Amino acid sequence: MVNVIGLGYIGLPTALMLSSNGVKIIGTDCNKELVDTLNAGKTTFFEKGLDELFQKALLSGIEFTTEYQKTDVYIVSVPTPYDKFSKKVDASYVISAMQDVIRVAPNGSTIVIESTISPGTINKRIRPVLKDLGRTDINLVHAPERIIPGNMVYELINNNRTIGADDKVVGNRIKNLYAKFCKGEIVVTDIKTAEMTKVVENTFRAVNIAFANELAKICRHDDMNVYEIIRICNMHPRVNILQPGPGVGGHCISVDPWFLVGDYPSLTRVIGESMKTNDSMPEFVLNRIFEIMEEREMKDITRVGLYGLTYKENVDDIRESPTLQLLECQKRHLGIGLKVYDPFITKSVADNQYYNLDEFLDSIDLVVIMVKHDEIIENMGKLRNKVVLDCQNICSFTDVYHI
Ligand code: SAJ
Repeated sequence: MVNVIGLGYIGLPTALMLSSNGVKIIGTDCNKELVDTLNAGKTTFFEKGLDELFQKALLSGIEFTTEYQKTDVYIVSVPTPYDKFSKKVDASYVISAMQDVIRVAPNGSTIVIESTISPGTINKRIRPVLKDLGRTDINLVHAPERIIPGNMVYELINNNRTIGADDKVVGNRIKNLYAKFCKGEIVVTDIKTAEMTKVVENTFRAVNIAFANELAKICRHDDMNVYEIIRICNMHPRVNILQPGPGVGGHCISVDPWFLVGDYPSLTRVIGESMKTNDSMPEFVLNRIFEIMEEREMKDITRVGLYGLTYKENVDDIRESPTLQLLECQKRHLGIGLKVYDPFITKSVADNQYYNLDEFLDSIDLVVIMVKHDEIIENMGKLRNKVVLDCQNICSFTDVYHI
């Protein structure tokens, strides 16, 4: 039996996948409301293929509870935010989950941490917790997740994985557990290497997105078409530039690289500047809105609307969303009035929020495409009589504005 601790964006799909592949699973979360929702037969967020997986897991007897279980293997996937001041990883949720698990974990059991942590966190922060409670008989493993929101179920099965363990026997035992559903290669290494690989993967992407964003700024300044330039550059056999955008959100790319900046401040110039570049994009868009309004002699900010609230397309996740960052920036400039709409967000998360595309479009003259949801791609014709600021390069009208 495996007790999965933390039933969020990573823990839930992992628990369902293991259960659907014949492993007895009990999922534990301290949030009673979330556990009640799952026990009522409902998933807690939208993800392609998740509901089907949920049904399979229910048939396989998965259980959800707020209680920690006595068992051989625990998988911990709780959030690891960063401290906004020091930029260091905030491991408090992991530590608190460990303390709860250790109270019930039998001798010789293994705790697998899936949450992203900075290199050395297990040695510096987690092992002392075990030692203080006299539990050096418990094995620690780090198995960082790699699945991308929007394609989680496919990637859970097909991605390669990394397992970090103190010894190969324990590492291979956990590798065999993941191999029940994972068709990718599973590499067993040491814990600190596993910790570092995960943070490095997300840092690689953050730095590359920052490069594209910096190009967008250069091109805007000197009137060049960044998309055309990237398209041509990418025809070179060794160049593969990512896409600029209105900012970087989500709980991974916009967070994990800060762990390295927090831990190695004097050694992370490229990474630190990249993160600042990405963080500057929502304000850059706000400034574009101002420029376009000036050019078009538009005076009324309430006739401007942001399309999309989620951190990227076709998910319902608004963590660190560029649109929310932009609205925050508007507030800091003592402004109000921007309208906002997202087909995936049915709860109120912002002022002046709309819940219907047509009503939203009827109320504005300038639409800012922040997120490339399928909905707006399929309804592009509805923007024909609008001024469009397309931050995602999806609109083919001739007079469209870009970042
Ligand atoms: N973005 C751009 N330009 C691009 C690509 C992305 O601006 O060319 C923006 C997106 O719009 C979004 C943000 O970056 O706001 C991040 O999106 P993403 O799709 O790049 O990544 P995430 O955060 O959804 O998932 C990442 C993945 N990591 C890598 O690709 C290295 C995923 O595999 C990880 O499992 C996940 O982080 C995680 O949980 O760590």
